[in-house]
Amino acid sequence: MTNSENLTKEKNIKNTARISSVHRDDDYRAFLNNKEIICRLPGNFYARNDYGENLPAVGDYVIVDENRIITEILPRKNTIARKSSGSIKSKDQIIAANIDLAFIVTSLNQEFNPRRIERYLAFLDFWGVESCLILTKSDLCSDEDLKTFLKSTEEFSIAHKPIITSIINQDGKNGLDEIAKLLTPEKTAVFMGMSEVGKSSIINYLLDENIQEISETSDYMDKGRHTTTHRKLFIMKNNAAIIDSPGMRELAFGSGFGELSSSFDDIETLAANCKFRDCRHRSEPECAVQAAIKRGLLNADRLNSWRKMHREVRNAQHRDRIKEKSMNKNRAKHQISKSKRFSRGKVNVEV
Ligand SMILES: Nc1nc2c(ncn2[C@@H]2O[C@H](COP(=O)(O)OP(=O)(O)OP(=O)(O)O)[C@@H](O)[C@H]2O)c(=O)[nH]1
Ligand SMILES: [Mg+2]
Ligand SMILES: [Zn+2]
Repeated sequence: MTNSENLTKEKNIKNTARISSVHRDDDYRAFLNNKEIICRLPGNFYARNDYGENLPAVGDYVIVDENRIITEILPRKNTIARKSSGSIKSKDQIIAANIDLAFIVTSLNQEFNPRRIERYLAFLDFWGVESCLILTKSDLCSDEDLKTFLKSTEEFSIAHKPIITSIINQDGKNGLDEIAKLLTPEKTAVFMGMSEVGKSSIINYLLDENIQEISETSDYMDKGRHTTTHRKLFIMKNNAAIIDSPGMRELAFGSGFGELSSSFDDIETLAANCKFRDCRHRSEPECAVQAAIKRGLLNADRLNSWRKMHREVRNAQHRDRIKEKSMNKNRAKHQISKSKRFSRGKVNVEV
């Protein structure tokens, strides 16, 4: 090959990089051959793409050219996203892309809340992402409390057994090593959960480096703070990728979530035996769900949780319909005034 051929080849090199963080002003960081680079979008990217959903997100594989310009986003295996609305064309807010496993991190203190965990599970289930529960800060919890906490996780249908960890004591370290075992080469895992639960502390342990800033106190009651402010992907020594994310205050279910049934298949299965197909599992006769609650086979709080999520989705769908109607009305009005303008004095205008 001649020198000039070599040069041309070099110039046409298209590399695959993985987005590690997204910043304002079109500033993306990505891992290219294990080194983090800064890359940007080409000037015409917004024109070529549907804005929003198709912008690079953390976890995306992208093609970058020799100038570190992102020329393409490779097809995503999956995404985890906030779906603000379904029928109205607002875009999903992608949290992360190409995820194999999501760790729901919760600490073994006042923060522990089965109903919140349930929401995370339903959310991840919706996106088809496998979840694993991490119960951390076990050093702050008595054996007796731990038993109670564990008992309340038994009603969830999760493939993985909850992992108990602490960054302080040896038992907890064993748990951290269990997490590491799940992070086999090329796997990508995202850590999710409320602020202050200890996500970044676990990430630092796994990376064997104090890369992620952690907060100075572990006082859960001080809720105002978010130590991690950006989602960030790290590559572990074995090439597994882990994503740290800022604490989520609330996980809302927008209208786009539609059916949230699969993580509640215990309720759905029971409901199939209710006398009425449209049973609301309140005071209807021969309701199999209420019967299961009475016999202690189903936790009433879980039914309430299921109901609340469905209500949220339905309410959001209702709001969407109202919005859409009013948008259609405005559109129609606009059409009328446009036709009036062009109809030169004609009064009856058909729209
Ligand atoms: N006692 C105890 N404290 C812990 C443990 N893990 C983390 N902490 C403390 O809890 C506080 C919060 O930890 P972080 O790792 O910053 O929590 P985070 O979930 O990343 O928080 P955000 O970044 O705000 O979402 C810090 O003060 C940690 O030192 C643990 O296992 N036991
Ligand atoms: Mg953090
Ligand atoms: Zn019923």
